[in-house]
Amino acid sequence: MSEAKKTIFSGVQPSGKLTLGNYLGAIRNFPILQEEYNCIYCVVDMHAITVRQDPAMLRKQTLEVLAQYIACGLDPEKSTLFIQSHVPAHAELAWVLNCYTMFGEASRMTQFKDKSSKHADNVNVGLFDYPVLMAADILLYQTDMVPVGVDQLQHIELARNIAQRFNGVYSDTFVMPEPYIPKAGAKIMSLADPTRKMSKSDENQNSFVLLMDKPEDIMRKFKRAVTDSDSRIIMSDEKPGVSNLITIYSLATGKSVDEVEKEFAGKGYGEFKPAVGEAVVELLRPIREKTEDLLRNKDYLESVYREGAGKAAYAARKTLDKVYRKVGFVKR
Ligand code: ATP
Ligand code: LTN
Repeated sequence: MSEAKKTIFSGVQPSGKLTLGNYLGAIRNFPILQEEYNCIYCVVDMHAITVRQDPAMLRKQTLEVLAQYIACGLDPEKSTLFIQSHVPAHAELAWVLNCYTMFGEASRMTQFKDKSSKHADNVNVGLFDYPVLMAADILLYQTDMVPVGVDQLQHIELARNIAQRFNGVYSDTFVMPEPYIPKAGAKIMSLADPTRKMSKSDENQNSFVLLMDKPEDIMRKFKRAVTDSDSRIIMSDEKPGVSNLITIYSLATGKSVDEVEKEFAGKGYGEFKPAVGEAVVELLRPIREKTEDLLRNKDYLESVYREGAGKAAYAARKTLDKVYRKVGFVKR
């Protein structure tokens, strides 16, 4: 990993199947960055167990996310791709950072509040500590930029606060990470309720499109997408459903919002919704096919995550050693 290039880090949880929201908000940007930066992309399986997971499914989904990283354009020769639990430094740094994170600031995290109300029977300490582990992920690699959807902004701010506090006590140790949030697509909304984020853990299967969905399912979900009674196809705060579809269509086709509005001026949902569906089918087709190919080649995936973990562990160790020295641990 070159010293001169800036470092990018991001992670995706293998907590389910990836959605169009995950792709348009985050993963779509990963390959664009790999040409210019030192990029590290992780499958954050340790984050995923903050919510109860079926072990066999978790193993399967972890490989699936890795395969989808590659299918979406990440090149293991250019980017470091690995699985979080393979690099113990994440858990080790998270412990230290726990001691520099205030209970009050962790309590303010909205994702914790949302997830603890959703999983009221399992409000475990890991769920509360989730953002500290995420701060460790980011700070371990002296990350300059973190590409994520807008829902993760609060967690990145927490990571910055923790870094600043630690740097203040012990002199500069961590680089201050900046969020990298796309102008369009940072928050793709549910197709069933456009006031809510599209989320892979939504119970309503029609609310999200999965990267692995079959074309006929994608078409059905878009045809059913909730819009409103005024049938104009324009971007407007009063029309969250249509605005969401315009954003998706614009990103899938590369057309600007203006162009989309012109294309569908005077036309109704009957024409617009299937057009969005078809554009998404074409956007996702190569990703689905490549993912299926990769999943048939487990040896290759294993070689990618093994090599990735080796590279990541080397970089992570450097930061962890520095941190251990600064806090006063005896050198081993
Ligand atoms: P869950 O739905 O179970 O809460 P998630 O999909 O929000 O999970 P991750 O899989 O870890 O959580 O998210 C991976 C990346 O996708 C993050 O950068 C996140 O900000 C982004 N992301 C998730 N949902 C959306 C969305 N609806 N629109 C845009 N970006 C999203
Ligand atoms: N919290 C993120 C996933 C995540 C992440 C990270 C993202 C874990 N560690 C480090 C960026 C950088 C999520 O739920 N979307």
